[in-house]
Amino acid sequence: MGTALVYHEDMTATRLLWDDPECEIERPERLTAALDRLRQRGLEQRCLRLSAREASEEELGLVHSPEYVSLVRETQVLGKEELQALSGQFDAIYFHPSTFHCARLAAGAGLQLVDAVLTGAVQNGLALVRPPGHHSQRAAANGFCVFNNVAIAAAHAKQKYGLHRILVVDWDVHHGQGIQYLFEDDPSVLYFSWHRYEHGRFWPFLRESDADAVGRGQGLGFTVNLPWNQFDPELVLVSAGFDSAVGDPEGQMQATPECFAHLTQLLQVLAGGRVCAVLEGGYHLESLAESVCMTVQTLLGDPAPPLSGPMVPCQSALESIQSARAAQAPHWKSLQLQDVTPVPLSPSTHSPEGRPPPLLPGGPVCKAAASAPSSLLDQPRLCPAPSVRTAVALTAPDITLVLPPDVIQQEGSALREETEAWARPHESLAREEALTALGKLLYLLDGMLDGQVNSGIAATPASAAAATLDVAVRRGLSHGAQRLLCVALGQLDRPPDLAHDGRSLWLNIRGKEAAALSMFHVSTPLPVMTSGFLSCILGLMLPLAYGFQPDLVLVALGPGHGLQGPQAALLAAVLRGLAGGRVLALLEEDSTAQLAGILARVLNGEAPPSLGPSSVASPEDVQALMYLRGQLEPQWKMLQCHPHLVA
Ligand code: Q9C
Ligand code: ZN
Repeated sequence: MGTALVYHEDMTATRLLWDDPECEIERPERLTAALDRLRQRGLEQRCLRLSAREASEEELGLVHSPEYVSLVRETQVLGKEELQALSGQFDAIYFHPSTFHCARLAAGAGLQLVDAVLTGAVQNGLALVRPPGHHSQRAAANGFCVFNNVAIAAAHAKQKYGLHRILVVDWDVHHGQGIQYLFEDDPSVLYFSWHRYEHGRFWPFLRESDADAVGRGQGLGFTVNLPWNQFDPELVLVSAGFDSAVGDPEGQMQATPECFAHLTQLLQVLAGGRVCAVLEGGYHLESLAESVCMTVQTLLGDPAPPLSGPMVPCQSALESIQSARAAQAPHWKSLQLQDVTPVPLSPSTHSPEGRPPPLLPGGPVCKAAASAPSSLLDQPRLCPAPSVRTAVALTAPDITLVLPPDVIQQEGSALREETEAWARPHESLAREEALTALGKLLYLLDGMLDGQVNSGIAATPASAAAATLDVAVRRGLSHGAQRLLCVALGQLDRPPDLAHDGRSLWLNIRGKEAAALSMFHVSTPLPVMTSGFLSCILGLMLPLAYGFQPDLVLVALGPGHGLQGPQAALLAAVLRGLAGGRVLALLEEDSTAQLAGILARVLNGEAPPSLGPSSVASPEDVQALMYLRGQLEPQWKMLQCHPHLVA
């Protein structure tokens, strides 16, 4: 359905006219660097280009006071000295004679993006804008932000389209206190921000940026942090700041460009894929350009490049997550059921006398960040894209699939002798239909292992499902996969003689009991309800899978898998985040054409349909999940959500 890119060259006009080391990083080249790189990569050309329009004063009035809008309007005719004097009345702000025009274009770009997505003209998009917006408040400019672009977009989506549930995800390194203030008593806008905080020592130095800010009044529980399985948004707005990216002078954090591909991809499973990203911060031009490319590439449906790194959450991250979960638990049933030890939020994390001293430059955090950027940014990240993104190798010729034109229906098959050799140990593969299906699967798998095909779907007769999967696992491991993740749904047993050598991770979501037979062989009951399924996928499968870092994923829907189309689609959509999207799905031949079609489209980059609002997981589901997480946590660090208590 397409990705919009909203931009206007005029937004490069505003710039700092005097000396101010704090503000000089917010400069016009931020936009041109990002746009040039999108062009170079051929990504801009794949988007629907929209020329930004100015927001009207009425639209600005959705979140700003008329007096404040007038104040900004009047800066157009001020001289340099007057501009500088006025700027000094706000924290980290500069005005320029073009500020009013640029800031109206920035807000207008967000509105256009929301209109394009909500009218169905496109699936998603990015607005490349200056000045940024998320620090701006009802009657105040702040932190380079003049009008609150994302807040105006959210208010507009409510007003014009009658939306009731809008999720705003703010991945800028700074807390978007402006958005928090504007919606803190509004339960229809859920504001989720992660940001550098340093116990209050990081700009904007606010007590209310901490995890225990949870909203107020009707909006209790709709500020800050939550798991994304209950709110079921109709639209996702992203305050897309890239100042948490590696190399950024403001954030001094370490997020690689690939991180933004994964964040984007995770958000795309919400709201039927309606994701509107609006640029906020990001001041290292190289890092910004790469991160913007990763975001747009992912919005366009390309699979996310694999993440690298140790995949061990650090203690301070766990502490923050724990605090946020504890603070949110009273407001979210899905958090209460899980075994979160409520830790009182101790005031000791804040210094008692108001604003704590700023971090010393060159402290441990800064040193780590300063040494890494070049190496993390210089990694080659242009692996050749497979010529085919998704191939479908089905056996039943009579089923008609509705597929996008770029999904290939595979005709080829592996050589007969070779297929027979692989089939020989398995009685269930002796039948002609099973052999035919196996030949097609092997051909598809080889295409994936050779790098010609990225993802695929193959079918097998139900009676041969387990044997076919067994062959696929062995073939994958012997023909180039270093680490293979196999997610088997329904009655499919792990091949008994498969080595426990860390090269394969077997996760069986089926009907029996919860058991971790080894760190690489995990079995869990088929969750009773959709919410249990979500918890299982997000709370168990995904942490194991990200920790394992496979280079090939097999997902098999075997006998009795019981998945509905939307559940299967969600499974495929999140698994696509692994192994650079190298995912092979194995279906039973008599699966519906609808299931095959939906899986093919999701593997090809389409957003999965929304699962709809889900209730709380059943006690049995929660118990099975908690048991397994407890068993596996010592080996799989990505499962941790509590910091370790130091004795
Ligand atoms: N040296 C945005 O990223 N400067 N605004 C902090 C610490 C202000 C950031 C000073 C940073 C404003 C949109
Ligand atoms: Zn920022």
